[in-house]
Amino acid sequence: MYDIIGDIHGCAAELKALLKQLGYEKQGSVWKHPERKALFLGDLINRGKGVAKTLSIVRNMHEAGEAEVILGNHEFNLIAWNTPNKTGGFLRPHNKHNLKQLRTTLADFSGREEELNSYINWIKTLPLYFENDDFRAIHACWDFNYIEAIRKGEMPKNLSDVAFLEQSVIPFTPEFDFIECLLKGVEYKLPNNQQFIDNDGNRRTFVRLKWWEAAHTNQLKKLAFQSNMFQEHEIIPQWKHDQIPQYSTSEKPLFLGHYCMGKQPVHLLQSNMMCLDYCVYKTGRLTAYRMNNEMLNVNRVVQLS
Ligand SMILES: [Mn+2]
Repeated sequence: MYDIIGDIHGCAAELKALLKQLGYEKQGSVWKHPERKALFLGDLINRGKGVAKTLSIVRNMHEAGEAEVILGNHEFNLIAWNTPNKTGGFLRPHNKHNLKQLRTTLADFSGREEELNSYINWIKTLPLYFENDDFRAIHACWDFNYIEAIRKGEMPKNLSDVAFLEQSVIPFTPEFDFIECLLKGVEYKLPNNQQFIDNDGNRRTFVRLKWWEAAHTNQLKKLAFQSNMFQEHEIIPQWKHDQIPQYSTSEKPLFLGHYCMGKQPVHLLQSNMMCLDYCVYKTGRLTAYRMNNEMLNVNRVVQLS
């Protein structure tokens, strides 16, 4: 059985504290549990100052067979930052905005670039999603069509292919849309060139949607994370609503990271869906779910406070 652990974002001290609380012990260089394995939901890097330590703990567990790991959007961004393009630059431009996101990761590996490259090569082998008989996990959005495309080999299962990466950074190619959906979730471009400033101080023209709510509503106030930007009469266009993936309550439980639930009480998104990202960098609330074979229950959440 798995302990599913949300976004760590370089908060290595919190990761160690959580593993201890879950009954894992460090044996040699590997954290182990006598009966359980860990599953990490991606976004291991950036924000916190303990990125190298976090990567070391997680990779050691992964290579020893004590953990599974799926990719987050921050790992995708790191790979694109590190991959040369054909015009002498990089797939993710080395501009101020992109540098700011990677700042603590690059600082932590300053003078140890070889070690960072070795982690990047490892990250490129990690899968985009996890599924077993009991549950599923993805960083931001489970889209059955895209998962089927991965299973059929029409889309890649990891980020090791350079030709795929080159396409994936070109807006609105199938490869770009695929990565956006699975690792960043569903967004909605504001009409009339409206903009807003997000929690990280970035100017945005897209709002993040609670894609799982689309089964119940087309109101932007209920769908958007930035609900205060919208009035009740404002609805999402039908063509956009039709594109939002559906995840029925009769499906296996699904775990997400990514959505930074902040100080909200621990809760389910729907009866078979839970987000395990409670913004550890800002709140200290690193979050795990101790999976068993029963219905999801918030009592099985273990959270640092
Ligand atoms: Mn994320």
